[in-house]
Amino acid sequence: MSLNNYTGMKVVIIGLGFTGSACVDFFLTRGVIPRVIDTRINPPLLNLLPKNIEYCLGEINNVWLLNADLIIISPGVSPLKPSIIAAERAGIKIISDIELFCRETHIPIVAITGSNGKSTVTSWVGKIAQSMGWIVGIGGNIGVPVLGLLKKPAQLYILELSSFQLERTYSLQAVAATILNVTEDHMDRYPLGMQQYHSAKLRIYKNASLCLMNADDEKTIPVNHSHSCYRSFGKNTGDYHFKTQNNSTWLHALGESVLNINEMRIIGKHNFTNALATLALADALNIPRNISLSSLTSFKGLEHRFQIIHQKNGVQWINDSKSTNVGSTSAALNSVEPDGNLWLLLGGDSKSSNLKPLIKPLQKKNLHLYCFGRDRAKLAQLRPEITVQTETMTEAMIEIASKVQPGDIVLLAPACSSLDQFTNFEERGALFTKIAQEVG
Ligand code: UMA
Ligand code: ADP
Repeated sequence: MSLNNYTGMKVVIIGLGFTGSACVDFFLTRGVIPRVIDTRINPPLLNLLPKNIEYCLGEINNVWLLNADLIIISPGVSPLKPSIIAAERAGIKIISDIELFCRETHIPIVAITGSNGKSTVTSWVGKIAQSMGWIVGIGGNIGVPVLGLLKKPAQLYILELSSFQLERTYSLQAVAATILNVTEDHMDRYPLGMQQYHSAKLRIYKNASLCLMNADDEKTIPVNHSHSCYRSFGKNTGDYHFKTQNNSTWLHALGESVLNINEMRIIGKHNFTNALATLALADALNIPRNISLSSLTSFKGLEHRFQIIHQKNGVQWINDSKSTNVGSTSAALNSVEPDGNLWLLLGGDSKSSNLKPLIKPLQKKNLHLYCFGRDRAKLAQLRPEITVQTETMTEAMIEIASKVQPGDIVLLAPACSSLDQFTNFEERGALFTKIAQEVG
């Protein structure tokens, strides 16, 4: 049942990707026929658009915007376009699909953001909640538009939210909200830099019943909000942290050592930190520990996120194609200690990021760097003396395959978006896997 009445409103949806398409569907089921704008000439979901919907492609129709009562903006569209600013100045409400969703539901929401680890933690908490037998709607930036979740019954929503989605969300009242970490990303969308990106992330805590922050990252601390409950996770401090006991590392939760990390199937140091956050969120939902710990142990992680996809002749090939920023590539480098050489593939679109924070992690011994794609020259400057530049990832891999020795690791952790040469990070990771299996 809709809690809001949009009848008679002139609604304009900007963007005809997954979000825009789900918004069209949402309004049609509520008897409102929206108009759609996409700056692309041929947006991907155009063929799914019902015939009675008016659309404008290739440019923003200013007249439509200025005549609208409500504008829904897709996350991939910058609200800083002059025509969108003009509409806002004219007093027209501009909101996200997440805002529409929050207005429609009273079902508890767990909200997860951060520069890295969102999808992993969202899925992990989802698995734990499902193992309680609950009907759980998992969506958001993870690839499932939230409005589609309203069509199915749910007892709990677990939402991965990007900074773009949070920018235009006002009614979120999460039962638990977390910012996992904040490192530089999406600077091509934030002309005012980190502070603007950081502010968008902080919006997740507004009206949350419990705020979960990262004790090692001050940018995850809530500001200017009063909350009933705070919890934190961190390497050595926080309500959830690591503790060394009998020569092994344990997850230590609220004063108790609960799980030896050697019992977990996931790999990568950053994923043990994700486990702390996941457990904290499961605790916030009052899920019994034995249920949470069982899922913490069995979860193997998500595809394209720091996964060993091929091992032959003593050489490991690791696909971390989802590593699209400086923070995730640093985390990957922090988690590999080869006996022999490390062959690192960096490349793609760096999204105007400052890459300098990578210089230190790139000082590893026995490192060979291969840079490909649009920003290869910029990436190569990080350590020019050990870098080979190639046009494509494939060329780099073929050359690396001819040089590897037992004990070596080949790591794709590109620090860049894939969109200059691939449809998405999945396509890049799938190609890496295929070639590794062919030439490795
Ligand atoms: N675009 C235009 N003109 C338009 C509309 C879109 O050029 O008028 C471009 C955008 O710049 C972008 C692409 O089209 O490059 C897709 O944009 P979109 O807003 O239509 O995207 P959707 O298909 O609706 O997918 C979005 C999220 N995409 C983005 O935020 C760019 C998806 O996250 C999300 O899964 C989906 O909604 C459902 O909620 C993807 C993503 O890359 C995985 N997110 C970024 C990230 O994780 O780094 C934030
Ligand atoms: P997101 O949804 O935020 O992009 P993912 O779980 O998909 O997060 O992981 C994206 C990238 O970040 C992968 O390369 C993954 O290995 C890395 N990563 C995951 N968790 C963390 C973390 N806590 N800190 C740094 N990097 C991480």
